[in-house]
Amino acid sequence: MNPLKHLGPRRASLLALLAAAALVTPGTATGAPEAVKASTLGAQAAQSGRYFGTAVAAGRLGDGAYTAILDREFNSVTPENEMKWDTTEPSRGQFNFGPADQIVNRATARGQRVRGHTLVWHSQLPGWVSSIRDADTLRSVMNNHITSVMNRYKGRIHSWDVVNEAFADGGSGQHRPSVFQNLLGDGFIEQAFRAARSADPAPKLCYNDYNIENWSDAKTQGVYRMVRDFKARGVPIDCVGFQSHFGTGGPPASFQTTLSNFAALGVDVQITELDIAQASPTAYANTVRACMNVARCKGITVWGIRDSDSWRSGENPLLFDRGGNKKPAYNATLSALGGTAATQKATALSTRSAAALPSRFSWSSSGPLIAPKPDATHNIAGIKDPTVVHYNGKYHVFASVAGSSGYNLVYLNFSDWSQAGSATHHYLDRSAIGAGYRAAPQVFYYAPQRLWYLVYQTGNASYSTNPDISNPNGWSAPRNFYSSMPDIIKQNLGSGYWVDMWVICDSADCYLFSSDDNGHLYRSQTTVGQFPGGFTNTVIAAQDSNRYALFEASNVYKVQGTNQYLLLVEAIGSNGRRYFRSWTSGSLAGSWTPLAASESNPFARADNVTFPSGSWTRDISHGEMIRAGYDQTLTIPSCRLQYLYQGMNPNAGGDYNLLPWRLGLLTQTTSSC
Ligand code: 9MR
Repeated sequence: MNPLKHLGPRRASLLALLAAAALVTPGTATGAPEAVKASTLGAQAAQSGRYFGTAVAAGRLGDGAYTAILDREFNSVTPENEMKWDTTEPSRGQFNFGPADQIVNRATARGQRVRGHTLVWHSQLPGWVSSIRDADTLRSVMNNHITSVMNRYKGRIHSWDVVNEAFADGGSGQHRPSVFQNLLGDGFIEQAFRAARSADPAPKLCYNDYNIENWSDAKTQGVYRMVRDFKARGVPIDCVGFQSHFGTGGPPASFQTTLSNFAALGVDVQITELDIAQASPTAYANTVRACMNVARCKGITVWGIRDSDSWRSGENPLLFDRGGNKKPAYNATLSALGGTAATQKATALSTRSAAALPSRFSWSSSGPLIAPKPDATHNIAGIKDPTVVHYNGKYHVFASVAGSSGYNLVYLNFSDWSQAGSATHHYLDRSAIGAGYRAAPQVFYYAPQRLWYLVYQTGNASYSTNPDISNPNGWSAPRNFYSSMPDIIKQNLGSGYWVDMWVICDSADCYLFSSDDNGHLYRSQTTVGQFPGGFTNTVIAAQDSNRYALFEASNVYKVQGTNQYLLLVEAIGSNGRRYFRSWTSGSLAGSWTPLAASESNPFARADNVTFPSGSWTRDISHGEMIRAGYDQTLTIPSCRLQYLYQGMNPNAGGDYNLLPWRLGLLTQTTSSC
């Protein structure tokens, strides 16, 4: 965030660095960056907005071969047994979340999404529940179980299997007997879904079952009638999980028909526990294709990683053999998703690149994707300083909006970059964040408190919190991280401004970085337990005697799968244009070693960026990386980086607050993943 906003009508000498000319009508938003074929299941599935997941067993998380595949291939996980009733509530009111926490915390920190499995099931049910003999007791026990488990994982589960396997096998098409069915009758499923919706309105609520993949089966028809009835009566159901435990032949011929018939009822469909006896590549490809051909088929989960991890390991039903090698079924699955198997050489390269970032970068840029949307009460010239997370299938973008009346914040979300230009802009001065000077936001999910944080500058370093990132009205009123500006900043600020606050945490501590437009990067520290309080020990983390070489908009990230942190700082180049320099460090409190840190070898500067048609900007200014996850660790991928930035018409000039900043997306082109 440039300090010139403080100057009001005065002209700053810095403006001389910016080419001055009349304001020019901005270009219109253009399309998304081109998709490339990915070489892992999760990355390829993500290109069509789907997830590719696996069941995970907490007991295997210490196995490095297992976690290496898990983190490379999958972007969704389902706890295989750890969220089941016998584990989570082994005796009445005594909850045990340890094993599930292990899986959920690990996945969340790595940007993997989580399916919740399962809340109400006749199996793996502790004896104290199955021996209940009284309907009222069972009803309150069931509601309490649903509410407690869902509350625990609020904000972290994309889909919950609310009820599992309630229908009988064979030709009846009716519910199976169980303590729930026997005491509460047919209505128990509806009661469970209603309790789940009131516990947490955010996750998708699924009914999950096996042997419902063949359209004409009585069991399939029974479930179909239930979903149709629920939709007709407004019972909250969002999805149906098809477990898909197949025999050697794979899915029935009607599988795609089944998926699309259910989808036509207005629910998503998901393949939730896929495994196929002997793992024929054709059978896997047919299963994946059925999902890819149905728009509402949102994702596929395989029920384990290696054959040795499977509940049916004698049938070798999975995508990786006992040694962790990819089986033919893996390649068939990846290509059915639209990806391409990496060659030996490419795999070797990408393994190398995961170890460290390259020391040279080049990028291709989109056109301007996001432009201001002024309304009757918001006269906005520029949209700037974006922060972004991908969460629950959507990009959530917060940015500064600037105009003649000063600075405030805006929020928008969209599922695909091609939709970014048409997203609704929600002005956050209408929330408790309030009107007045608020700028340069940074958003993340603080997992220890299960809360979203928006950090921004108000003169102090401020923050608001929100339990639901998608609710623009849910933000709390601003609070300050510091009682006043730390002395070391006062002493070094000179003619600069205290700007661009940035929070990042490792497993023990949180750090708050900030800039001063005067050649200093500051760092304060607190513990994960004390956050957001306790920021002290403010030090100069980096400095440059040329203030423009270490100007503002610093970003710090953890590089996924490495022990490396990446620092980006915006500089003003010798041509007066904005660009980014980069450094790395082995720890957040460590010293920073130059990576691509010069004008001739920049991290991102107009001359290492190719633009779609003509350069809509010569400035690569304040922005943020697209992260691998969304929590306080700010983890980014190690390759195929993407950076959302502010740029503007090179011919624009005049009052800094009225400059026509727009948002565009850089995609790394020299990347081997
Ligand atoms: O894979 C799970 C296995 O480790 C357990 O022993 C078993 C116990 O019932 O449950 C397995 O997972 C089941 C899933 O939760 C529901 N659908 C059928 C799965 C395979 O049995």
